[in-house]
Amino acid sequence: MKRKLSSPLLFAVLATVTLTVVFWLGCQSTTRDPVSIGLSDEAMKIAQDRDLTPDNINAALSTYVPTGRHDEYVMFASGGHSGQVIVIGMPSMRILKGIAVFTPESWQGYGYGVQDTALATSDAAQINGKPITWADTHHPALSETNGDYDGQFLFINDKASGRIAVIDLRDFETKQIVKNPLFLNDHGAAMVTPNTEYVIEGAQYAMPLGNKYAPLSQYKEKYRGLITFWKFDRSKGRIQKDQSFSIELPPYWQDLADSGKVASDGWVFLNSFNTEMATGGVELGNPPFEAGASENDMDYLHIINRIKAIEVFKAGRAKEINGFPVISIETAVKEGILYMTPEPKSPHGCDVSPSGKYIVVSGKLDPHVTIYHIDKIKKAIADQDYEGTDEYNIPILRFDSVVEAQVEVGLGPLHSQFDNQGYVYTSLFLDSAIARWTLGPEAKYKAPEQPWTLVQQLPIHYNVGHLVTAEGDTVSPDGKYAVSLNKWAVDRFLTVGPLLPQNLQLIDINQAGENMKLLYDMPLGIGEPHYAQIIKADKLKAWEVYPLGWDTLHQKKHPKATNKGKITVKGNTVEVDMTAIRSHYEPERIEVKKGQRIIWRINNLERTYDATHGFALPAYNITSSIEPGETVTLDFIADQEGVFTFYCTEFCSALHLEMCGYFLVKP
Ligand code: CUK
Ligand code: CUA
Repeated sequence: MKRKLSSPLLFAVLATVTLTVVFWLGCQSTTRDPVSIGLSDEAMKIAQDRDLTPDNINAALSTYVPTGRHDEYVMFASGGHSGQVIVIGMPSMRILKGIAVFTPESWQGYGYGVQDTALATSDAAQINGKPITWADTHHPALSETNGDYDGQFLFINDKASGRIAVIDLRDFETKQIVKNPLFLNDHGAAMVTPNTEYVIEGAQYAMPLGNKYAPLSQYKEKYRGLITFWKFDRSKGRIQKDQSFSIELPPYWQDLADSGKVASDGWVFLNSFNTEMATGGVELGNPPFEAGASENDMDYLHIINRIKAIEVFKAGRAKEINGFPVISIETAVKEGILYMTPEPKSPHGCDVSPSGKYIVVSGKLDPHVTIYHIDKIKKAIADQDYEGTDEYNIPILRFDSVVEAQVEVGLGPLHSQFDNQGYVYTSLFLDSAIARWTLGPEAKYKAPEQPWTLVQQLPIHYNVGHLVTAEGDTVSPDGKYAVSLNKWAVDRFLTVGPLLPQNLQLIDINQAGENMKLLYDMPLGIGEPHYAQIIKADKLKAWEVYPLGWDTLHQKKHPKATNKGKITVKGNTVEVDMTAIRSHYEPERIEVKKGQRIIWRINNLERTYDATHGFALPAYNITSSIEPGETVTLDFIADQEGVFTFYCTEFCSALHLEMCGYFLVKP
């Protein structure tokens, strides 16, 4: 509800605000004359004209970033079925970039003829020989060193096709896409181990391993779940497929995963739903999946000993499916790699606390979050404190032995995040709220008799999926901000047709107690973010320009880079070495014969920050972005005769329109 301001109240607010701003500006600079800021009268009029409440004004001042100043945090949000990553500055909530990952993107020249891209070079851009030009990105994961974001790499999964991408944060470009050889979807991914030795990918909908066929009547025997450990080589900036492996899991639908850290380092937690092993068929009179997969009061949290799994893999004790090593359920049980424990009910989020001691699980159909303690898990394993085994002989740790606490937080809890005050934040899909509660003995503010307590429910708009806090997945979260990634926007923005944007709401979580505050609504109409991660901006050390003659895919000097334009004909191949510098290409005339192969390299010789050139070749469906220092390669057959004009697509100078040339293809 908006309160209209009475004039004295407005004056008081603005006076406070003015004094604060004047004081702050005074601290920043001695050259600014506070009187010349002229905030009071004018600002008061703006506030009145725009019908702003004191809370509105505070929120505006908390998020406004003046021109030329930079944001304090950077959020990497998955782009959902846009298949991309969206980079957002915080607290301004300004979009800084979309990173092309799985989907072609013309501005970045990604997927339109340039050879030096992950999309063009990866066999994972095809499935069964068919090009796949989209994805469903869910969970971005920043690389970590000792459990803290290090700002070097970003990983993200494709839920639709079971793929993982590697993005280098020196240039915010995708460098590698790998495809899971055993599975055609995933979900609990991408999650990294505390030193990014492995990128973890958990499965989602069970299927026969290796993309084989089996009827649903053989679900229990032939269908399986999976977890894959992709080995990451930081020095190469690549996943090493030949050092990666999977563990076969039961055909429960594995969901969110999280890597243990500090106290739980070496362990991986992965929850699941559909332990009922429902196979659907509403059209045959069976319960639909939504009912069949929700019958049990408890599903299973998978507890995986990563260290033992690596030992078994390295000892060559994994079998091969599709040429990829898989530790069988049987081996995993025998070697003490795989355990389970019950978790209520239809779990979704699975989040390890900064100390690594607590594993927080939310059941979509249970108003509580359930908190497990790693020491209790370890003890139950050591004591073989099992309540039995599941159908696949996997030991089930007794629920009461491993649970530390349950907190009633509200309806439809999904995901949890952490801050620096020992609060936990859980998204409530059904209540459309963010719950703030205390993390037992790690909470700074708590009633001693109630270490696990709900503190506040902040309404959001509407139906939050994930939420994210600043550095919230690390061993040392920053607190300060949370973002509620809401699935529904409904009436929050102007209606733009029936397909509405998502609503990302920035929340101030700096103050203790019942003091979370909504600061800003950001409509995002270019894909549906599921998860996001927020890093302190000063940890990112992105390049301003590339070293001259740079192969950006391999991050090294391009062997054919040149600063001299020339055309070389070798048999039926024409090699064009072109330079681009304000405001011309050299050469400007390229004459070839129809049917010739054209290998066309463009070298951007600029050393100036932001001096990007483009290259468009219509009718050949080619477009490229050539950033300062970059050398790109096009490789195509001149299969259309005629006169084609190529031109620069970035407005790079006053004579940008003259940056063009003729590509003449003789019959
Ligand atoms: S999931 Cu979408 S709201 Cu893929 Cu992490 Cu929970
Ligand atoms: Cu180069 Cu426009």
